[in-house]
Amino acid sequence: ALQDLKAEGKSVVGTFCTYSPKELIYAAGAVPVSLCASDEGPINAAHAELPRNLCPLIKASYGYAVTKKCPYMNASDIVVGETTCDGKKKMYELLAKYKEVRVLELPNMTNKRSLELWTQELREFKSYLEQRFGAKITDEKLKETIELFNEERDALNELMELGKLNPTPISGSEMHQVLFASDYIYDKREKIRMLRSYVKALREKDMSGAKRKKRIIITGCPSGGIYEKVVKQIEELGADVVAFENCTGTKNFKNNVETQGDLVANIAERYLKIPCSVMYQNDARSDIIKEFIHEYQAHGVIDVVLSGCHTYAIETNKIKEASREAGANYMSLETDYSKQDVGQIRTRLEAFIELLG
Ligand code: BJ8
Repeated sequence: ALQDLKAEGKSVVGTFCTYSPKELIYAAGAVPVSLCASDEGPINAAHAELPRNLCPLIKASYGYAVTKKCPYMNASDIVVGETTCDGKKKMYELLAKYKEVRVLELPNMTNKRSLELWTQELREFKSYLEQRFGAKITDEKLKETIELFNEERDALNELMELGKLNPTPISGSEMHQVLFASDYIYDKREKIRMLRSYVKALREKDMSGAKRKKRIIITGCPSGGIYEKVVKQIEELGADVVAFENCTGTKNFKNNVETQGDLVANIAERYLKIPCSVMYQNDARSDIIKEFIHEYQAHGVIDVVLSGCHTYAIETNKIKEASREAGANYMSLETDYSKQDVGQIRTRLEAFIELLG
């Protein structure tokens, strides 16, 4: 599908983070694609330049630039990054050898001054996109795009909210697969239509006789690369994953962009609300965890930390506290993209699920 779009003359913009303001890219007539790698295959190729103890997501993503084996990376005309964690920031410097890279200065805080800086950064990014792709991002075009993305976020929220049903008509691994794969459907209207008819069918599914299981929320680092050994194993052990508080899940689609007034400022405001651990005093994440434990009637929270991700590792105590306050058990799980710890993780998951009663 991406090749067809390229053949039609569309430009492709590779992104690495949920903070990438996709509405601006789309309104410039380009297609945003995610380049966050989720498999260990290309990691070795990155080791010549990146330290071994760096987060696997960064190494694998960079490895794909080196090996040129990722069709999405290969198709990208430019790559957009943000100043999030140190590892990503420094990786973008190296990536510039392979791709035109534009790094947006994302502030480290979420206060008024940070919002002003971020808004200004997005105004400059808008001009850069206009120039780079010879496009004019009119207010009308931007509003239309924002409305489309808001609808897409609503549809994704509706999908995740199926997890609030008890018993839930969708398994966590199905939900994860749909959330992950739907990111690669480029016809947004078609994607919204597909998601809505899928959700409707699941809401109408006959669940009488279905067993109620122990319910778990996954939080922490993006889960694309650890889905098999965490999400699937949880289900094999008889529990359900009912929600994803991460960038595969709710961080990607919680909060819409206001469609009245200064549209670029509205986009900046929506994206700065993403509760990522890279932010100083990221209290919003604890609040969401507490809210989710009640709304999804969760018995447990599993906080996934990719090895080498300091910001999520440091937040584990805070999330543990929030989980316990809201009445759920908590476990933090540090892992990477390798298969070496599959057995060890299974043992820990088994013990945790047993603890849920
Ligand atoms: S908004 S979670 S996509 S920064 S796991 S590379 S933080 S060392 S992926 Fe992330 Fe944006 Fe935040 Fe989401 Fe660094 Fe941590 Fe690795 Fe990470």
